[in-house]
Amino acid sequence: MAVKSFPKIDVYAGAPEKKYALFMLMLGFVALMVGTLFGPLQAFNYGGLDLYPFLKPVFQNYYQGLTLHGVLNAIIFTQLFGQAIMVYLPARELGLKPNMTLAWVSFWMALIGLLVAALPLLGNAASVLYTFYPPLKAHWAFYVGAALFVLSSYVSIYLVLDMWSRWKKANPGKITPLATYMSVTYWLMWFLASLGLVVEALFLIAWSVGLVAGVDPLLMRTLFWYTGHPIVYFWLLPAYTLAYITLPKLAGGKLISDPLSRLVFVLFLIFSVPVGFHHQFADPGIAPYWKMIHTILTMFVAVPSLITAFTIAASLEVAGRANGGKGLFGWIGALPWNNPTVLAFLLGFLAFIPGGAGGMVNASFNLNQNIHNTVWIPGHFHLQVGTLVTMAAMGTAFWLIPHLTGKPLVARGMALASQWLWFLGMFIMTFALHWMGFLYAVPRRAHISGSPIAMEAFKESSAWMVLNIVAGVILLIAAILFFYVIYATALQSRRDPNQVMAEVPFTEVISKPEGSSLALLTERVWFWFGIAVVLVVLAYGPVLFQMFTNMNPVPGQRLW
Ligand code: HEM
Ligand SMILES: [Cu+2]
Repeated sequence: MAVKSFPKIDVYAGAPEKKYALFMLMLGFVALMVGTLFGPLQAFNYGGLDLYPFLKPVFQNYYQGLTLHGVLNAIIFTQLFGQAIMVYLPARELGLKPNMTLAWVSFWMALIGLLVAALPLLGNAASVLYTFYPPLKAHWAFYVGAALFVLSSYVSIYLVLDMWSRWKKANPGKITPLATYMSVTYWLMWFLASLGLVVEALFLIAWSVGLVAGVDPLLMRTLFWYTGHPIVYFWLLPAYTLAYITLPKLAGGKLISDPLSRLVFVLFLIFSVPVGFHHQFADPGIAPYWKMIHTILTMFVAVPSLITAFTIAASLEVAGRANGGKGLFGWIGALPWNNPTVLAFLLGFLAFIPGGAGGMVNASFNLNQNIHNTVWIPGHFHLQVGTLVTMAAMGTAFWLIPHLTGKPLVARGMALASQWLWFLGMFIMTFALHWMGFLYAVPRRAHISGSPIAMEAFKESSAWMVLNIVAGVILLIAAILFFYVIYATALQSRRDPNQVMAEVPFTEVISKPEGSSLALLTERVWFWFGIAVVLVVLAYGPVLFQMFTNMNPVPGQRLW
């Protein structure tokens, strides 16, 4: 490819939102890279191998590494990916520019917030894990930086609502295009869901700077989980959006139903938020019937994921048959497994199935007692956020970085290998963690490899422990391959004019929204948002009222 002869292409001319999306995306991947590097150390920990002594004096202890891992991967990377994808896709779909000044404001807020929170993290002054439960108390800069980072997402909410209302004015009576519909409901869900974190941050900031002497741990935990459960849908929905609107096309097929896809997003808007007590089954101070109500509502949120499984599988079947696949399962083999993006999604969804089944155990009042605070829990969520969400992002990067920069993907074979290895490593690790948690009650968030007594206690699980070491090595190799591919792609000097012009691979649909009464019903977004608010008030109002009027503030502690 003699593309060096076209050095003067301005890829961002006429599409400044490309640069914004690229910066958000790359910042997210830098966070993921730093956060992920601690992952193998944690896997080795559960294999009885302690490498933390070798990290001194840079990193002080296991809990500092675990905090960096959780915060960078689960809070920073996921939000930045959402801010890149769920602003860029509607902009391209509607052919509108987001307000670019505000788009850059959101980028700088995120970056500055990230840096302000990173300083105490790196200085071991905020090793409070990504749940930052009081009475553990971090340096104030951690809370302030995290708050600024989260608030940058409010700018993204505005960017999308603004584009949507401009489009609506120009197209009265028309049904919102699908990717935009998904973005609008996603951001509204996040607005409602993030309020818990915002209120909690006000308390924590006041506490950390000494304005108040204490905070109530139960109230803080409740506010945390008010956001903490829906945040998993905040992570998941960009992956679903990409699976609906790009995967069928990339696989060579079509999306089977547009209206059904809208239904999924409206159900997430309604049912995501009022479910947080399923993380607090073991917390005292919340009456069991409230926990029961949240359990039932939790089961409702499984519905949109089941519809997604059906819709995506059916769309992939259309693709496989269009590619010549025959028979009951022949279409699976006919999918383009050699396309790194398609591969990443296929493997991610495969891992998602046992992940979802395990989630039903977590959400069951009584079964939960058996796995509470054991390594079953990280075993479970690495099948979802560590696998599907992360692999959707990695897979998307393989077309999106070339699309945004005009630079062709390098080392395609390595890209494919990275996804197979990531899948294999996660599968082995999560399998081991599930069994260690379920059968031997090995606790999560425990530096067991640094404690001979703990290692003695868990000796019977040594066969499973070995698997963690194997998985840690595989995942480390996968991560190195993946990050090599994306940085080598983004930093090379070659540009390909065809890539510069390439469009977002928006899929065609078989069952269209025009004339569908379901599509018309879901189009009343503000009505559904109102229903979501009412449900939240009913499910949380009385309990929060009681907690706010009976606070038991405690002073902070620093255990590390
Ligand atoms: C190389 C890949 C990875 C490996 C080997 C790995 C391994 C682990 C292990 C063993 C734990 C449990 C630690 C403990 O409870 O003491 C853990 C925790 C965690 N991981 Fe990963 N992980 C990886 C990637 C990811 C990714 C991509 C994400 C999210 C995008 C993620 C999110 C989390 C979160 C949120 C926790 C919980 C932290 C806490 O309990 O405070 N991990 N990881
Ligand atoms: Cu949950």
